[in-house]
Amino acid sequence: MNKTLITMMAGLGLYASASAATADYRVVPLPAEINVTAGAKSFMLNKETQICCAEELASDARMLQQYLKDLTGFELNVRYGVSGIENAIYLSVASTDTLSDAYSLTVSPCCVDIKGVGPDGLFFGIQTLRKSIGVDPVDAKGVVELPCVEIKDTPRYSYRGMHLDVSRHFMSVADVKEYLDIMALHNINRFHWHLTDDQGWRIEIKSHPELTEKGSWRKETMVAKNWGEFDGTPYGGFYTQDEIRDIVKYAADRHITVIPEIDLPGHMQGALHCYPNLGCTGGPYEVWTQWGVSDDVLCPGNEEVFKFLEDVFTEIMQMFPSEYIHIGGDECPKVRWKDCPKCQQRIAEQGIVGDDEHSAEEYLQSYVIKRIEKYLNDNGRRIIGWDEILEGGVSSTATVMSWRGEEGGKYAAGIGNDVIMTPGGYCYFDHYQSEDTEHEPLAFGGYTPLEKIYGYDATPAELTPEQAKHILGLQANLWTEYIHDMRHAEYMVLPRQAALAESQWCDPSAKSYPDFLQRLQRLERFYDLYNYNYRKGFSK
Ligand code: TNX
Repeated sequence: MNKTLITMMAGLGLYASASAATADYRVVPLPAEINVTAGAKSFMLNKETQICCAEELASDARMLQQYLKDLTGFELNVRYGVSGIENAIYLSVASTDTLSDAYSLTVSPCCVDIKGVGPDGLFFGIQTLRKSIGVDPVDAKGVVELPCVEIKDTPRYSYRGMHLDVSRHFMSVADVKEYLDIMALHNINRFHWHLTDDQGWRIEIKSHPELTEKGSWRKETMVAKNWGEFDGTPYGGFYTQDEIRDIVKYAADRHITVIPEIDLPGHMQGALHCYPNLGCTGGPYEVWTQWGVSDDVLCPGNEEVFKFLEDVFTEIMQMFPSEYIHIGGDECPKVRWKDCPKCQQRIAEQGIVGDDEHSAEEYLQSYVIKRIEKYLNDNGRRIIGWDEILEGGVSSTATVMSWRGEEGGKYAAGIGNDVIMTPGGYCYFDHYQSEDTEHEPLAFGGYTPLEKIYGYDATPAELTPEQAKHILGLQANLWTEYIHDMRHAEYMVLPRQAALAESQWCDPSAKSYPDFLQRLQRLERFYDLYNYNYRKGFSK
């Protein structure tokens, strides 16, 4: 078919429905191995098709049932513990306690068989099936044709993350659930939830009710990028512990682990407003009404700060089952500590001395991080911190999130620490999507093209194979200084998450940007179906 004809057919809506009736397994992210069985009779999915699995996989079966209903309108029957029937989709796992994202998806004339090596793998097999089927796939006879195939798939990285800042702008429970749905569509399995910052504390802590009563409200917000100009409107919002648990469960149903971040010792003005005694000067402090990096941070010379943090993390651990807890560590100016007698006393008492590499105050930050890490480790958890936690020395058990380029990540992998790559130039989705910034919604600054995200390889070439094993994966971040609501957030992350997903899932040798742009077109039909707001104009 020539290009003009395809364009004409697409314009008339003919091309989409004609091609959509047959499943296409070349989805985003592209499965590692797809072997279509030539000549075999296809599997014909219709409204009589049944979903069969063991009862312990009920949640995954229900997810698949809902996905297929969205795509076809069919309400397929789910049956537990049956085998040997035809016209069925079988779901199974090799072992329920294996941590593996690998799966196989086999389509034969009688049935579809999705087998996860572990439960997570099964879920990603379900994602591949739904994306292969595509939007509006039912033909005039009421069937969806699935050519026989054998897919074997496993991701490149186990940590495939997406972050959301809800401090600068609050997103409702429904918004966060939509964000999780979008992540699931892209096989993203870690949700890094930035819950606290200078501009608002957003999570209920029962032992410290002021954090949300007072700390979740700022009296106004700076207007756009106009420093010194404020809107005069109080702004606030927070999640109750019940809402948090609801979201954690919603994420778990989508095989997403929620990693909460309580950012310390900087980015704490929300908390300092409620407890001014936790700062070096004693305040008063306001919940910040502007963006940037505040000099007012927690005072590590004060024992009460550690009591406060332990109280907070005790409740955080009760709400979040994740092994990893993110404790921030970024952008903590040391000016207050330099002038604070309590901080200087702590430095003396710990025998800390500055040297050519780091100031005494930088070593003091390292003391804070290590002390909180120990508390969390003693409770069976592990920490992630932004790459500043390397300054002044890092314990061997901390995982480093490399955001100021890749240098921190390379260094950390070199000394044997685990690393998550999220370098600003590739992974900051608060940057512009086009150079023509005037015609884009407001963004933080910078320009991060889709192709650059697509081309990113999170394992630096200079690492030895042993060091490379420490690169657990990569994540993109959405900071929300200039992003007021979920519509805007969606626009910033879509279709970028599709490019990110291939960088997270696929081997670099299997990636091709032109091919991706073609496959993206079918994925965009899902964005349309679910009414996600996305940046148009990339797909081919
Ligand atoms: C840096 S990345 C920050 C955030 C800002 C972001 C804006 C990081 C660890 N800290 O506090 O929101 O830049 O892009």
